[in-house]
Amino acid sequence: MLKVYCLNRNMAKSLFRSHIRRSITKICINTTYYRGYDPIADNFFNQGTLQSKCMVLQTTLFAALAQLGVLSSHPETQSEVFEHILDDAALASSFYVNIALAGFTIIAILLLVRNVTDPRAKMIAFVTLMISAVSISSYTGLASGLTVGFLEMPAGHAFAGEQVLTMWGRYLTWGLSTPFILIALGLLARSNWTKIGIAVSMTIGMCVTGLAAALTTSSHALRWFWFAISSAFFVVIIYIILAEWAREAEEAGTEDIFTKLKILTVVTWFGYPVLWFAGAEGVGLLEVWMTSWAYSVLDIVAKYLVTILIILYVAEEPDEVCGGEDYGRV
Ligand code: RET
Repeated sequence: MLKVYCLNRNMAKSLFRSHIRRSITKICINTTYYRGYDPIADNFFNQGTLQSKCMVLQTTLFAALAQLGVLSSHPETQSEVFEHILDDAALASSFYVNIALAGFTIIAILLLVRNVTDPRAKMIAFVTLMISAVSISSYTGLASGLTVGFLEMPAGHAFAGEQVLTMWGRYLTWGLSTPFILIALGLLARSNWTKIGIAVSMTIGMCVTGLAAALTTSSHALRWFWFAISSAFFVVIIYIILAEWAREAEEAGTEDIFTKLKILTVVTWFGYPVLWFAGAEGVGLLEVWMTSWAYSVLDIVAKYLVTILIILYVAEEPDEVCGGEDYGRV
């Protein structure tokens, strides 16, 4: 219920104004006071009429504020979302930790591969560097409120009718980071560009439809339909890694490193749809900050740990990954 405190004219006016300015959801009229002030009608009313006046005033205020679009209890503008994130230390830290780790990973890559001369080894190193470069951009978008928003969940959802903080930027930027992870894995397995291209297309499909699932507010069923499409793309990726590339890596002699990367990748990648399912986007078992931290931890393994393992292997320039000095020339 909307309550309105009107102790005197100035207080009522300033409450009314601050409500508009800061989107406070409750203004209270304290019924123990003898006189009340109606900021809309701009007049006073006495105790006798207070009760009924309150009802009228509440309804009028509600309608007026709703019309002005200030009755929302959730941050709306980008700066409000930014402040909301800053105020939530658990959520904000899940972003900042990743920005820092991505930065360290880039520095580590540059240091470890500074003496590498083989063009194919250099290419793999560059591809892994892009994973962290995308990650810094992705988390900066989230931390700044640019790629985060509040969405009203449809009927049937655990938070139906509520405004839920959606970190849609994650799904968007996964569409840019996962291709680099897959290119690096495909190159390590010495796969061909057709299969690498298929894997990249599948992951873009998976992330874009995952984004659609998170952004759909018209129908609960449609959210899960998008989830199912995204999962279908995911199955193809898992097949390519576990069946195609695992075999090719064995033929190429890179099975030792590939097996480690394969396990880390497959296990962590399965965590993402599980989190989507359990988090606020799905059945709502986890709070937003928990989901965000869990995604961030998965990212740490799926991106930075995988990158460091790849780089430590590639920096030695083993024959298995090298292409010779003419590699890439037509
Ligand atoms: C979604 C929801 C819809 C169903 C599936 C998903 C899978 C996401 C995956 C994400 C991997 C992200 C990585 C990011 C690194 O930067 C979109 C959560 C299957 C597997 C590794």
